[in-house]
Amino acid sequence: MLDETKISKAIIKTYMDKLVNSLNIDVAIVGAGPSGLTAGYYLKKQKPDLKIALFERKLSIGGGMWGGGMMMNEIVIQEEGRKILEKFGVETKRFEEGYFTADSIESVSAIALCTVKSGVRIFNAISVEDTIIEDNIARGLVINWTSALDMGLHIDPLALRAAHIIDATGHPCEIAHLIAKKGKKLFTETGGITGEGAMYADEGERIILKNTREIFPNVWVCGMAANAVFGGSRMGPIFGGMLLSGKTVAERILEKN
Ligand code: 48F
Repeated sequence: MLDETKISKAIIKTYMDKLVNSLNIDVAIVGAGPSGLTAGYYLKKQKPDLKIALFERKLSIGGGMWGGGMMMNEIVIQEEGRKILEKFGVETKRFEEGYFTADSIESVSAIALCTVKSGVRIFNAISVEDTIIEDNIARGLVINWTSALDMGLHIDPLALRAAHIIDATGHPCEIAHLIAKKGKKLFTETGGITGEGAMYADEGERIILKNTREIFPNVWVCGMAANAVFGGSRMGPIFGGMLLSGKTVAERILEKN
């Protein structure tokens, strides 16, 4: 006879263990789009003992990748990004010289599975609403249930400490904005956020790796957030830059450690 209370207890205890074990970590990633997932995967692949948690506001992970272009669920990828996608086990098809396509559902599913299996703990339906900053150095994140925030409930958040934070929140570059809102200067020419440029796929994909870097002590940007902070162009449904940026931020964090 199944006992409903045992089912509840199993979920509550297992989840709470996972959360408590994520209160002091090496890397906290914000945003489970393609760049954030890829960053987590490569960090764990290079250094399996790292403690990494990824927080995603929505119930679903995958960010802007599910919808391909205008909800046509295919993505386009270039040669370099394709190599990463194939490492995740995704089948790609050559469309024309330099252009490959992949099923966006297969892509998100494969990237997410590899990332979870690598040992990155993903917490969905949790929003990052602030950072911990001590003496001008970021030390962690402030989190809350997305549903509580959506309902406008006056509920205090919880906090966790992380040696590194990755802003992988895509176009809104939310962590960069949170830091700037607190009057902190970012490592940009203006000390603030430039905002993303109009669509120019070639430029956006070229500049993104340069923009993938530390923007405040212990805070890194990758993916579309990197271009949004530094004024890089948007590029639409071509995803090589997102995967390469995720891989690059992992490498840069490991180089600094
Ligand atoms: O937007 P998203 O997919 O970011 P990305 O990895 O990839 C960008 C592409 O999808 C596409 C593009 C290039 O082809 O232009 O847009 O850079 O994923 C960002 C994720 O972050 C979550 C958000 O729900 C999304 O799933 N997110 C944003 N702000 C927060 C957050 C927050 N404050 N807390 C938690 N999650």
